Amino acid sequence: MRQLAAGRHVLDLALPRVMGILNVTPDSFFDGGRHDDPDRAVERGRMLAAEGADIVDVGGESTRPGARAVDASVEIARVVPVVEALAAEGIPVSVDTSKPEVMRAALAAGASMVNDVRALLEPGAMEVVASSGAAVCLMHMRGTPETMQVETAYADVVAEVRDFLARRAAACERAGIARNRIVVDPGFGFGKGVAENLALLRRLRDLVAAGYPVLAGLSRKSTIGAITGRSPGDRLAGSLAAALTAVERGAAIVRVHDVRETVDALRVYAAAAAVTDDSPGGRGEAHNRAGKGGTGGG
Ligand code: PT1
Repeated sequence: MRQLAAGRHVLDLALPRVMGILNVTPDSFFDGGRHDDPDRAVERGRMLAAEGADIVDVGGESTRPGARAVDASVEIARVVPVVEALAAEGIPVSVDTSKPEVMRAALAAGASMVNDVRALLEPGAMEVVASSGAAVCLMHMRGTPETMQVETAYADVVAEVRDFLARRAAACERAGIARNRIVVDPGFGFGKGVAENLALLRRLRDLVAAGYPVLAGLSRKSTIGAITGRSPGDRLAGSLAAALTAVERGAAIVRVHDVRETVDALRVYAAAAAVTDDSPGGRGEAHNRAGKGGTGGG
């Protein structure tokens, strides 16, 4: 049975898992500014967990196209109190950062996973993760958030992303990060246009075939907007379709804003598949363990 070792937590990947997005920034593209007060952010994180998020992804720096970088001290001040409070309640927490100082502070505060859009390429980042027991999500990005959408042509985007992720995963294993701690992510929207994002989604199986669990983050992104003609606040239905498509093509984890709706969609999808909510490790069991929710109306 496939499992992800993430600090003191183990994520069973027999069923697709949901990562809930918690932005603690004044400028994120969808919910920016709504949770930049630590108490409200913690409240929102609790809500995501209660709705069925298997892990809550706390980010203190926006990486959407055009976003500007912030100092490590600012990022630490934003994320650490939130990570600390949620982790203390037993909620699995990941920290969305590329900075080793922020990783170190968040791991000390109880984070179980590092979600890095730069795939541990910043000097020192690999060592920080290696010396912890945390899981890591290695994401593909071309360029930096400020400039990545200027030029989005590739000879073969799927091959380039697959080869990059394989190289980074191998580097992690050489550095002492066990295979069962590694997740890979094609980085939808990071230096890719609509055609490239769709090629990656269509051929997600090619990435899954490398053997690492794949995380897919399409929630409310501009590609959904390009297809549906809708603004970020109106992209829920499109995002659910994208999440289900990713899972159907083998994604192990989906990173979403709308946890409750995504969990429902995955329940309906799973009900028709071999593994159900009430199977060992099923979503109903996870809810019971957390003492929240129920087994639902299965
Ligand atoms: C992601 C991701 C992330 N996305 C992981 N971490 C964001 N592992 C932040 C748009 O086109 O997919 N995987 N952390 C948010 N980034 C974007 C990118 C937001 C593009 C919006 C767009 O609208």
